[in-house]
Amino acid sequence: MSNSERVPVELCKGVNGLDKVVLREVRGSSAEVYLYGGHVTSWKNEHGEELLFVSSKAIFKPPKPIRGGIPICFPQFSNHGPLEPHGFARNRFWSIDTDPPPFPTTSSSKAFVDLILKPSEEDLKIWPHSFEFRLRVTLGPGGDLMLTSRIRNTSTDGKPFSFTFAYHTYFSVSDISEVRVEGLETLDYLDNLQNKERFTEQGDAITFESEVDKIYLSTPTKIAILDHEKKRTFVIRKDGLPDAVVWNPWDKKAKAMADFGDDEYKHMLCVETAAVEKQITLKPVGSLILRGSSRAAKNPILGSKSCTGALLQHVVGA
Ligand code: TA6
Repeated sequence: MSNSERVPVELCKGVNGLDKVVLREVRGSSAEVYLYGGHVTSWKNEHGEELLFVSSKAIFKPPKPIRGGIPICFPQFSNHGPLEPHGFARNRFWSIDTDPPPFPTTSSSKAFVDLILKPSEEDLKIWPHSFEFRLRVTLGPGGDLMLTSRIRNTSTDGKPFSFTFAYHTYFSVSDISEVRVEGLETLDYLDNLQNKERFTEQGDAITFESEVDKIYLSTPTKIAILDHEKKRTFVIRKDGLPDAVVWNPWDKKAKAMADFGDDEYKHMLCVETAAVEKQITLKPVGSLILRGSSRAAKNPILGSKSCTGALLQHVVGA
């Protein structure tokens, strides 16, 4: 496809006729975002190589969340609360935000889309809080993928609300047993396989030889996934998201998931930028900007003091 044909943003139909937005960057990288779930399902580098994992058995049909890509976990991470696992944002229809408030950072990229989610009457029955969740997905000039969330508490009852959150990213890897994760060494984590008991990680980079489901607490803002076989390193930068979750279901859990292939655990790894240990609290009229790669992080926080400095950002380069 020639550069002239590479329209930066295209709304089109995806699996099962679901609306999706295709983002294309001049040098060849691309990304796809479904309005169903505000869900990134593809991120390709300038060689057209897919960098995210989506299961061959993924179900693109409500109310089932799409298995793979980047599900948005909001307003609850996993079973850390009374709602359905990982909250409801990932199985709701988002809209294109035609009139987003000015974006706090400037990016030269034209390949971005703004989505918005507001609660339905049904949602207010299960989570009685009015909010506006704006998500901007940007494909940067170098092919970096940036997810920026801006959440406003629009309640008129003066009540704050609290939530937990994750960008539940499924990375595509060549062979899980050959992958290392750097940046989480010596940190404390909650082990989801041992009743969320708290442990301290050993000193070396993390490698994989069995099921892993750990919530690392107060991690550095930069984490790397090294895929030796593909000579590829994913660099994840985050701001305002203190925690990071590492998950691989391995063989048994893989077999137990209907929308996941039995052997697919060998080719995926979830490294999720998250706020789990401490809930984020937003007061009404306050808004939280969840964005900002390191350069953007210098921008002032608009919003309530209870979220001081909380830029929830997810930038990945490969
Ligand atoms: O983020 C890790 C985790 O919470 C695991 O415990 C596992 O359940 C995974 O998410 C997938 O959750 P899902 O609800 O998408 O099946």
